[in-house]
Amino acid sequence: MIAQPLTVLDHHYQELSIDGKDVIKGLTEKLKSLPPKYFYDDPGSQLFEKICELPEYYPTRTEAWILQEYADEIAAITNCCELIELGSGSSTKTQALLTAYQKIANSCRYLPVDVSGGILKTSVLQLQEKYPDIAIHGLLGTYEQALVHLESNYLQSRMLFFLGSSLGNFNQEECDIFLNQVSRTLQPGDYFLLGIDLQKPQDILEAAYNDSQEVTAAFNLNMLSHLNWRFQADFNLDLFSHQAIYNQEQSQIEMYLICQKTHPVHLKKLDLTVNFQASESILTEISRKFNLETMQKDLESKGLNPLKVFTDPENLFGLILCQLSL
Ligand code: AVJ
Repeated sequence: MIAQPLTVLDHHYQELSIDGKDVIKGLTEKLKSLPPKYFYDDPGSQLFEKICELPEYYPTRTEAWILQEYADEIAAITNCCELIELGSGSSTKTQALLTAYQKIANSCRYLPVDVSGGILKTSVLQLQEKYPDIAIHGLLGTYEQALVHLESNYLQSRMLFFLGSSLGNFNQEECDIFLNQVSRTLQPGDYFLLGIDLQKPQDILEAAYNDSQEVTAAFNLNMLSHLNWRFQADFNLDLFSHQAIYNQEQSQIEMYLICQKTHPVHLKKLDLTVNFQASESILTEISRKFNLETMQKDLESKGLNPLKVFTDPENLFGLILCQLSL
């Protein structure tokens, strides 16, 4: 996909855009799937914020704890640099890092990247007020678009960070492509901070994706309303239901929307009609659960050398700070 020309919306905010080729591809395959980035329209990002506060959903609060605990140490290792966050959302957890960098430097930049314009704009405005010494510029777009854009706009040494185990949405092949792209966006000596959810018993994992308040179900179904407005589609949300299961062999949560009744769906803007069978499923997300040692080897093979690993006392979640080979 070719990145569209950038539109500067205002001083803090640049827009990159989305097309629907990936939707056509996913819905015309034998086993239907949709890319997880379509979870995050504005209502979807609000639902995700609610997920992050659920008692069953341990990743966010655990990672926030690790960041809080080690932000000063991370800032001391990397020193002042341009901070780029892929999939920043509300940037809530990031504030631990921003606070640490504001203490050590006076000319930092923070570039949050997200596909959800509403949440990005709100958080950029709030953060700019809270961190007057850090120049904040939001980039609205996908990871790929942002990385391509950033490759050609190199200003100063960087730390790119990818938190919340968003990497878990990629299968191994996509993961390799992504990490190679990350390496290309960095210069030797630059840093990469990766947050990953770790392997653990099935009951804990399944509870985290089947919460009792059914926020995750609403989040999953919201993808269809997103497609309805973005591509003038006519998905009926009452005809689909949420399912999340842990696939032990693949060490991944798989989230599906299960169709309840045979019917066609039209996506007008994509000039596409899709037939759904009763009990047919759409895979909307994989969320891989990682092993810290394996991940460190993977990163190292991409020239991203692990410097330090941070975890919580229960080993639920891990952060790996890497440096691109000199
Ligand atoms: C943002 C991809 C890390 O996989 O846990 C949360 C998304 N999906 N509940 C995850 C999600 C359902 C989340 N990531």
